[in-house]
Amino acid sequence: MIQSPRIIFFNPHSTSKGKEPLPISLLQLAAQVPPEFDWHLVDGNYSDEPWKEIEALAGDGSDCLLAVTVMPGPQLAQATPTCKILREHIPKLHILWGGYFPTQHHELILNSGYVDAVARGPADFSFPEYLQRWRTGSSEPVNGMVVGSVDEPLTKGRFRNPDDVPDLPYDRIDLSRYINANYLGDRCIGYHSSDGCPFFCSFCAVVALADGHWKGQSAKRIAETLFKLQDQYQIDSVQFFDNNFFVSQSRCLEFSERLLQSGRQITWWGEGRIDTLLNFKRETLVKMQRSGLKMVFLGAETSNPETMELYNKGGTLTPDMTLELAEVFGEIGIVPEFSFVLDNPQDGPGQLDLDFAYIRRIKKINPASEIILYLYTPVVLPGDLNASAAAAGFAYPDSLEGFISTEWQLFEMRRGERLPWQRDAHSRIREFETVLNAYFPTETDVKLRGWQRGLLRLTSAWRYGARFYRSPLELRALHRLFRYIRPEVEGF
Ligand code: B12
Ligand code: SF4
Repeated sequence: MIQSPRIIFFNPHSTSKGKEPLPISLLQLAAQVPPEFDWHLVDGNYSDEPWKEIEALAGDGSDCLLAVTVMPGPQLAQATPTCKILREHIPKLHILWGGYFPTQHHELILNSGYVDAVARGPADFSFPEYLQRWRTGSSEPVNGMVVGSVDEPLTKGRFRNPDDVPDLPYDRIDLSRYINANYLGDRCIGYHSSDGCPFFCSFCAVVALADGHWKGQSAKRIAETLFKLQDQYQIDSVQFFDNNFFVSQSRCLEFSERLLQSGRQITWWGEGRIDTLLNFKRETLVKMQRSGLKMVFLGAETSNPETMELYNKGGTLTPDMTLELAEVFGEIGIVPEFSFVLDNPQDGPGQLDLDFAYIRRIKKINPASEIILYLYTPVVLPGDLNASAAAAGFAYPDSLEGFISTEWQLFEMRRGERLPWQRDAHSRIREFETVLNAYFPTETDVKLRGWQRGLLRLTSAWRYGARFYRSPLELRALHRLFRYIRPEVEGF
């Protein structure tokens, strides 16, 4: 039995300076830690060598558990060597991983030899239970945890009703680090108001974690928490990091009405679905806009109705709806941020040209639309799409070291080249994106000055007009010179 157990929460590096988001995954767990456990947060976004900070806190490690959240990509790239060094230096430190990457790849994590246990799926119940197991030295299985050996029965954790989860422990951390100036406001904070997503899209990692579950905090709770954050920390804007904020129209309407009635200024952003928002009453959309909704991230995915079916968007989304929503949002004054999943293994050879032409149509209907281009990259899910990726020769690396190679990090950020079915898609997409981003520089880059935008537009006009995207070296040079941000990788 450990008398004074301690937890070190570790959020590996995830983004660039000035954009550090509140590490909500860990803070939600910290909010549910039993009172007898002490805890600290180490944020890799603020530390080049986080292992040193962890080592200083951990002592000989015998009463200490390191809880690491891991997304694929650069976050994994810091989590892996950090835990490896810590295992060598402090063998008694108990190391636990959770989040999206471990949910999909628990086996190779445990095989690495420097992670003791993996949380699969939501951990609101399993984490506190596991803490007690570790503290008491018991070997009782915990639902949603895989410990030591992958031979244990494979289970997944459950979500807790978000209204039963206590408020995040804002006052236990230096919150000023996580209030950033960006496109939404001068003092923007991240917030997570609902768990999961009710859909099963075939390219999306959320499915592996949520299994079709969605449950949201009440509009009252969200509004009241934000008002408190405004009174205490002067926030003026919020980024809802929910996978699907807009599932419930009544919740959105009530939240907007509460904001409007309060007379407060809080600008907001969220992620949603095109079909869902087209089904909202006009009155709801208008109220959301008036209450401060500035931009919505939306999965447009493709211009091809057959690909849409392959992506299993629930049978309720068509490419025509994207065009319709671009128009509706243009009229109401909400910016749509349309994300695409391009070049899957079943795409025909002319598909990219059709996608580019379709994106140009969106821009014609609503030039304020933001466009985010991702390459299809398999996630661990059964189905046709993964089967064709495997048939084309796709396989995951079999070790953590393989996953953190530069090539794999790019795949995981959905920007990799040389996926087995790729012909020249990667370079063509990057070229098109460069011209598009020069002719329509993203509004989310607040550092970009008016004259820089003007110069980008002027220089790219002939290419965009002539549909000539090949080798836009001059535009790449300007983007580099102006340090143009990439919202599709780092957020904004
Ligand atoms: C905020 C965010 C970011 C931030 C960084 C956040 C940070 N920690 O610093 C930014 C914007 C920088 C970012 C970047 C990227 N992200 Co991101 N991100 C998110 C987002 C929107 C919210 C995360 C969050 O706070 N969730 C709220 C918490 C409460 O939920 P949770 O994370 O699921 O946590 C629960 C469980 O997973 C578990 N858990 C989580 N961590 C741990 C740790 C332990 C020890 C335990 C026991 C349990 C546990 O318990 C929690 C409570 O139940 C998620 C989507 C989402 N809504 O979750 C995507 C998401 C995780 N990101 C994703 C991706 C792909 C990326 C990028 C690669 C970008 C890209 N090109 O797409 C980059 C690269 C990240 C990197 N540098 O490594 C994907 C992961 C997909 C996958 N294949 O697994 C997601 C799911 C988005 C998506 N729909 O595709 N991201
Ligand atoms: S609707 Fe969005 S979050 Fe939900 S499964 Fe589909 S792509 Fe993922």
